[in-house]
Amino acid sequence: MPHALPKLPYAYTALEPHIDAQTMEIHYTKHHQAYVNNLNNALAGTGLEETPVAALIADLSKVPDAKRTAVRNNGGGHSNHSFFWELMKPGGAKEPKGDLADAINSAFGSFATFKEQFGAAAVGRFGSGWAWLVKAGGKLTIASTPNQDSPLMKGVADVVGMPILGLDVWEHAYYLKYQNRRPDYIAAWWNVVNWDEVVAHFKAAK
Ligand code: MN3
Repeated sequence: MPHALPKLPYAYTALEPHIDAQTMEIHYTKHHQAYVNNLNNALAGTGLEETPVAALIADLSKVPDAKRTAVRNNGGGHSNHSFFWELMKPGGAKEPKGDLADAINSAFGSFATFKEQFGAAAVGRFGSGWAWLVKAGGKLTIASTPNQDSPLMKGVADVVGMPILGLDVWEHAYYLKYQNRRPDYIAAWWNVVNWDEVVAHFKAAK
């Protein structure tokens, strides 16, 4: 079965005023759809059409040379955005709980310090890319990737592991509402993070 756009778990207006409806609609129906279409086009005839996207991008050496860059960019884009939509929710828990809260405190000192360091990685990513909280080698690490690279990509990402939280800092994610003010977008985004989903990723990465 070719890759397909996953269902968005809320309405385009649901994350207002932090993420505006027009940005959500364009981001999902145009940008994410384009990654899906381009991925399916790149995979056609390779025998890799049925490979789940996480496995596909984890080992890009299995992708034919001529298709590798397209799969890295568009498979990464599909995987990253599918992950990202589920990380947001209107009115979700404001902070992590339980083992994840303990692990964040242990790795970064406090939740507030974690947010500062994650925000700095997101602001500091030059051009387009993502900031991540990654479980790698049994510990939590903040990382960032350029373009649509993912911590799942072995041999590509600086920090390879299971993403727990990710933030899209491409201008298409915020420009309509925030223009050049990426720090304002990041500050607003914390209001819509779905910490229950982040906790689920943390547990699954054990
Ligand atoms: Mn995006």
